[in-house]
Formats: sequence, C-alpha cells, structure tokens
Amino acid sequence: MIRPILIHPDPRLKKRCEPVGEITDEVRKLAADMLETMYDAPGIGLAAPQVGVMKRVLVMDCIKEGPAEPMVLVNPVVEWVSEDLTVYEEGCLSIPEQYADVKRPAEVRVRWTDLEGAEQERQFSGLWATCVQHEIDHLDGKLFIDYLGPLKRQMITRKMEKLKRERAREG
Ligand code: K1U
Ligand code: ZN
Repeated sequence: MIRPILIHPDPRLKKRCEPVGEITDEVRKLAADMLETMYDAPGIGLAAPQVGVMKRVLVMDCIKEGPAEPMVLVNPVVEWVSEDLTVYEEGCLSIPEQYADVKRPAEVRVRWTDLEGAEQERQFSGLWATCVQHEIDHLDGKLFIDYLGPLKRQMITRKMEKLKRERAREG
C-alpha cells in the first residue's frame, strides 16, 4: 500500500521518533508499505515519520542499475563516523524539487535490528552513507535544510508552504 508522504513544514517531521519494541506483523507491514512508497515516489530512502509513523524505522535502496537491494533498518544506531567528509547534493521526498549541497562523514558504521529481530551491523560508503545519515536524521526530527543557512532554509520553507496551499486548493 502506498502511503501519503508528509510535506515540510509539518510538526511530525520535527519530532524525535520512538524506538520499536518487538518486531510484529504491524512493523513488517509498515516496512513493506514504506518500500512500496519509496519505489513509487521514486526515491532512494524513506523514514517512518515521512509517512506519519513516529517509530524508528527506515528503508533505502541506493542501487541505480541492476537488481534492487531493498534494506529495512529498525532502531538504527550510528556506531562510528569517518573523519573524512563528503558533499552530496541532497533532495528529500518531504521537500519536493529542492536540492542543496550537504557535507557529511563519507563513511559510517551502523547497527540495527532487521525484520527477523536479528542484530545487524554494516559499514556504509558513497551514496549509501549519505542516504543512511539523511534517513537517521529524519528519525531525530532533522531535515537536510537544517544544515543550510537561515535565509536559504526560510526560502525553501516558504516555497513548501506555497506548494501545500496549492495542493490543498486542488483537493
Ligand atoms: O528521505 C527522503 O526524503 C528520500 C530521499 C533520500 C536522499 C536523497 C539524496 C541524498 C540523501 C538522501 C530521496 O530519495 S530524494 C529523491 C532521490 O534522491 C532520487 C529519486 C530518483 C532517482 C534517484 C534519486
Ligand atoms: Zn528526506
């Protein structure tokens, strides 16, 4: 099931999400819906608060060509970040058609729980590293525009307010 994606500004996109307790069928259904929503958008990642669910769940697939590599991370924790940084022009499905350079650690090691309830750990680099950090930020109520200066952030926020007004009028 494709779920509607919240558009900034929305108070749910500014809140810290709650950890998931047990991996239940409800969590598995949420993850399946999030992957379907992400591929439909299309996007390379999606975090649960973007579909209005305030739980620490994210999905991603940064494979551009070849077979898909869907990943579901429950309760992700960043264990280590590299000293070297990288800049990537980021977008966000909650801030459509706006892009900006964001500087982040080039590599990160993340621990999480998978949908079988098993603990996983992996070191991410390249676009995977950028994406997993962007998605974990969502779980902490942080958006990529929070890394920009106040003027640029305000300009993007005003554009999104206008977009939401137009969409509401269209029905
Ligand atoms: O979390 C999100 O809003 C999804 C976002 C993830 C992301 C993009 C770029 C850098 C870091 C994290 C997106 O997927 S925006 C759309 C996008 O990047 C894309 C869409 C189609 C093809 C390829 C990429
Ligand atoms: Zn985003």
